Amino acid sequence: MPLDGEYEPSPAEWVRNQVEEYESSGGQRGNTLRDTGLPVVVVTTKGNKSGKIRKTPLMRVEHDGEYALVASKGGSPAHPVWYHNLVADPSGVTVQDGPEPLEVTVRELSGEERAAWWERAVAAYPPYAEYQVRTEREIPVFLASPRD
Ligand code: F42
Repeated sequence: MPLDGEYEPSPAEWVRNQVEEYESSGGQRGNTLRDTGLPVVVVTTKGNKSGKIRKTPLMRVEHDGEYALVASKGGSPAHPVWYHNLVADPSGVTVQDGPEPLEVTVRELSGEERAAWWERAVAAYPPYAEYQVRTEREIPVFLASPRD
């Protein structure tokens, strides 16, 4: 069952518009990053401070029914704040890749597992590699696995 609570749209207009288009069309529209043609998914978390529902489009990095969630934020010096929501409640997350959101559990990856998913992520969205060069922080990669 999707997360319950009061939805607080992103302060970034392009982001909240993408979420609106994606959700209102069941993933038929608003499902790529601008005109790149590269697919996105919509991740829903619960604000770890506000308790509000937050929706975050991310590039779609899928393999065998699992997804990598890459906290790149364009290579900015700090993690995107949704990172803290995932850390605070790893099982209070959904990933929408199509008509319906999927309940998932997330865990932050490290070592060889992270390396394998990072390779998939860069293959799906090459700018991730540039973002990592742009920042000192290691860009976090979470694995989102469907809950039974
Ligand atoms: N961002 C990525 O990091 N990786 C991607 O692959 C990616 C792809 C992508 C594709 C399409 C698109 O439209 C956007 C895409 N983005 C991608 C951008 C992504 O959707 C986010 O906008 C971006 O990562 C920044 O996330 P953010 O959570 O830092 O956003 C800020 C601006 C935000 O929403 N802040 C809110 C606010 O009111 O200022 C608060 C959000 C929040 O979760 N607050 C928590 C709460 O309790 O409510 C507290 C969080 C805390 O602990 O501080």
